Amino acid sequence: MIQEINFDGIIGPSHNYAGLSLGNIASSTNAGEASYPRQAALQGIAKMRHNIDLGLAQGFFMPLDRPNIGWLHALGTTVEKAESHIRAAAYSASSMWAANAATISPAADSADGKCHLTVANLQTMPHRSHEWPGTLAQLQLAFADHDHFRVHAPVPPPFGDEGAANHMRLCASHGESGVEIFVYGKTGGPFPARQHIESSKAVARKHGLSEDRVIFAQQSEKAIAAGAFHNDVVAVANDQLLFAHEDAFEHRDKFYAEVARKFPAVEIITVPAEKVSLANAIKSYLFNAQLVTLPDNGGMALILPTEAKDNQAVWSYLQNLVSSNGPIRKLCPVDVRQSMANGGGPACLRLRVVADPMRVDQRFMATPEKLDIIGEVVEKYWPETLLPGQLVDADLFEQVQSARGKLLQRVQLTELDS
Ligand code: SUG
Repeated sequence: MIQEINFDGIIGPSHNYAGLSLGNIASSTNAGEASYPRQAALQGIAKMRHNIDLGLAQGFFMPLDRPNIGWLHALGTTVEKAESHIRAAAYSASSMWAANAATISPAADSADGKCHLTVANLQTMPHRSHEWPGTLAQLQLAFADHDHFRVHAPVPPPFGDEGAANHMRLCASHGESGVEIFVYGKTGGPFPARQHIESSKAVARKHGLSEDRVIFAQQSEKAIAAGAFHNDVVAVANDQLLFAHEDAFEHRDKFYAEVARKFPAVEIITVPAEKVSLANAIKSYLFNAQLVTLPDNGGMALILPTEAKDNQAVWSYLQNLVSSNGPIRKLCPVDVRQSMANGGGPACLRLRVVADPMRVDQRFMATPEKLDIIGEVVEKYWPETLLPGQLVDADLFEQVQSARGKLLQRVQLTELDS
């Protein structure tokens, strides 16, 4: 059965706060703080368990091999000798944010009737630019059924591509053909615009999408300058619904008109700045929710970070929203604070793939029992706490490498060991 499967990135043992992402306010604010990799990974697992309990299909991706020694060698250095920002980039557990792993076009949208996946090059941020080979290896394994999936190499530089975080899809239901919205940014503001329009166009072409079912929308410069380094910090879509902040898009009216023309059944909920300021939206990550369709006509739910509940303006807006008889009927706050402190909310942690779960390599599909096993490995081997200054320690190197190795063994994915 074709459905939406959320693949979460398991939070790796080197999760730390190194302040590597200019334009990501949480990352800059928490630079140098102690992180809690074990707790972080357990929070991620609890979120997956929560979503399985809601009746949603759930998968996962393994953490990548960190520190990335091959990348350091290519830069002519080693873990011991590298400057601290380069060492931190090599150690980053950033692949946890699976929304940046790839852009997905379901089979119903593509010319050849296959589900297309293009791994994101993530080339704007050094610590993320070396993720894609490890991610590609996983996508090729998870989606190896070539009758149903087509996995593409990344868009070549210099065009930045940050994957599904800048991509939304409107459809009558997940398995039906939809309209895909690619959101790009323009450089020139105080912070980098990470998604280049040429990447978005390249992905749409490679996925065989028809022009009348594709929209390219510009992210507002104001939003990027306020800290919305990806569109999924200010907008989210599911089925026929687009849920966005008033300041999410440049030329909003023109964009909304194109959406209505290409997908007349669209329902748009625009959150006004006077109710929720852009600053509050970004601080609370209200839009970085997983907007999901519940089974059995349960309507839609927002799987939100607890930070959204803690923010009075945001929570009172949301409570009004769910009592208004609209499509969103349920609010589910989840604690992903460790990821949030690096700018990654519930939606960042997952990659949506619309497909038949039976066509996916079952080793990547989650069940409560498998999450128990992953949780056991995390409890036993993930460091409890980590300061960026410790990244130079040889003991940490051993621990991080062996922790991932144990996990790969337990879920039978040792092919991913490099
Ligand atoms: O790319 N943070 C990530 C957060 C990604 C969130 N993803 C989505 N919005 N979909 C980023 O900025 C911080 C790493 C550090 O500073 O140690 C970081 O990479």
